[in-house]
Amino acid sequence: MKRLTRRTALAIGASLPLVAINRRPAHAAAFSYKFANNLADTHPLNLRATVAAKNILEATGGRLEINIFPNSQLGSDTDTLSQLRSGAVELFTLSGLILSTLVPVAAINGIGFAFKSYDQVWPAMDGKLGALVRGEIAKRGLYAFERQWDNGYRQITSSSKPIHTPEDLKGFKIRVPVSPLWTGLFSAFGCSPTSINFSEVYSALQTRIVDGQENPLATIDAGKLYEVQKYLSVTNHMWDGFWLLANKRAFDALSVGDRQVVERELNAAALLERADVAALNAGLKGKLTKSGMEFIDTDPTAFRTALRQAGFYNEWRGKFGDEAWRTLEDAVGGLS
Ligand code: X2X
Repeated sequence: MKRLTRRTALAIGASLPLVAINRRPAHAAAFSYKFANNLADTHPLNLRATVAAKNILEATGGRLEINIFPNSQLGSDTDTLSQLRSGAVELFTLSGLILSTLVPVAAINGIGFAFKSYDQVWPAMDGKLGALVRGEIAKRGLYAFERQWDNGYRQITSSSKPIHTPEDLKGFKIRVPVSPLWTGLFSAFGCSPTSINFSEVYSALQTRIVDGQENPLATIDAGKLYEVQKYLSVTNHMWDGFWLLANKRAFDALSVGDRQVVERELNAAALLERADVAALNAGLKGKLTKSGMEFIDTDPTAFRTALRQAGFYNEWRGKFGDEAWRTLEDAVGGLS
């Protein structure tokens, strides 16, 4: 009976004209864009982007389909930036600090201890500082959406020893993302920083290529780094966010109306994601402690003084130039 059915099916299939089989279904989207990122699918960035993609599909009458590829599925951040520029990937969230390998001023929010709190972060990034960075991104043929997505305040984790003071960082083998500012910051603390893309961080920690890393609580949790790290020092040494970037040709290929839908939905999703991350960061201490991590409070003044004494602020003021530095100081107060 089964055999007969299969035969019958084959016979019907063989009789169908090839064009009928290959033709795109009537509902196929005119544009199908890939949205890549390095975070786990459980992170609010992916949860909110998924909802936004669904809204965009509906609001464009099915013309634009956005498929999300979390977890560096399409490649490391460094690879994906190349793919975004070539058009192989259309949308990508990337830390400004990593983007700085292409757009140097995009690293400016990563200056150690610059932002005292979120009350300084969002007015700056949604205001003049963000506009300055977006302008430079545009010069490189990429489009940066207006609203940045939150990664968060970064904290140091370690498998080998607890970090209490800046002295504990001397000679510490720490992973940093691929960015001159990150290497510079941890070199100023006297660490031996190794640049590793996030896609390789879990295994680098597991195999002890490095002893530690630094990331916001939500990213540590979503990436399950508590499985391979013991100590978590609350340093808040840097605030980090993701620019949502589009390949400019792909973005411009959409109609003006569809572009407006995309901007509206993704900028709104970014605001919701910011609130999710803030809530998570406030509540994750309990969960991470239960997962076996030991939290350590630190004195930010000691860490900041170590950076100043190493000449970190003077060096980076020179690199960013007066205009950018003044824009940062206007938002956060005097640095150095
Ligand atoms: O690579 C990291 O550590 C991460 C996930 O925080 C960034 O994207 C900068």
